[in-house]
Amino acid sequence: MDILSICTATNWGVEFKKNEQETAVSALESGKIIFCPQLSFNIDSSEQVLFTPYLINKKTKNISFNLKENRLKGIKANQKHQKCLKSVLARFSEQSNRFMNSLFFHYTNSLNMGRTSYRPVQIKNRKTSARKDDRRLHIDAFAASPSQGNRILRLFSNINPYGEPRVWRIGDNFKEVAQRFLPKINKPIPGSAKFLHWLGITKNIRTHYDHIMLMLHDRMKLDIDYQKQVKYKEISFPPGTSWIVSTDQVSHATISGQYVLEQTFYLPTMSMANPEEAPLHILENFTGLYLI
Ligand SMILES: O=C(O)CCC(=O)C(=O)O
Ligand SMILES: [Fe+2]
Repeated sequence: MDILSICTATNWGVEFKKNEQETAVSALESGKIIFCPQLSFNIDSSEQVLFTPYLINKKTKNISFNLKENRLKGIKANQKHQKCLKSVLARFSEQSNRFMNSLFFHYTNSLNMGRTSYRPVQIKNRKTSARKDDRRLHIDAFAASPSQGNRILRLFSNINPYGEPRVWRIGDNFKEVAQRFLPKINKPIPGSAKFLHWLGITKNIRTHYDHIMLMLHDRMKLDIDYQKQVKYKEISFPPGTSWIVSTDQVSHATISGQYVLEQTFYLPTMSMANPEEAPLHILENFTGLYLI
């Protein structure tokens, strides 16, 4: 299977034809990456100060931004840099939102915006724990923010000013991942979801689905033999390009690159054109249980 589905959009305000919208939805839902080789996010000359890796707080991987609250997390820059970054991220967030709603017309009124992030650290030699190491193949599941069965869609834009691509690897499809790792995953401890929420460790209840997704994420990353043996395809996303992926379904790893913007969206599984392709339904079929 070809992993990429090419979208020829050249700007963020583009209007799509019906057949382009249908192609995009079915490609995304079947686990392809929507690659937009001509969709670049513009950084003004006054905003070039953002190309410094030292903006970030050492403990975090990314600087995240909450558009509604106009708040940054994970940053240690001065007020001037913060103001500049906020305006770049707000612009990126709004443009991505407009673009996604136009391309994924099928999801109108169903896409919910999550965090926006800026990724100024070089991935190649970043030091992190195995669980946080995105250089290992994984599917996305957020420990503190259970998606409760909603899909995770992410739009990335490489803004690297030095010509450096973002290099990804794409591994097994979701069914293969589930087949391999699901038998090793125990049920959650009764009462644990409520306890984690009560402690403030999770923002809402970690459903059985979230438990499995998080365990899949961890088991994949921690299995060194799997990481060595699994077949993958490598893809390079040059600067000035953007791409959209359902990262809860597509196993991915980021090998190298620096300076990328990302916007997260959540989508109810029932708003999909083919909900049976969702991780939720695949896992429910495998386990024979209702998971949310
Ligand atoms: O920054 C990237 O290229 C993607 C990293 C990743 O896997 C993630 O944020 O979940
Ligand atoms: Fe990821």
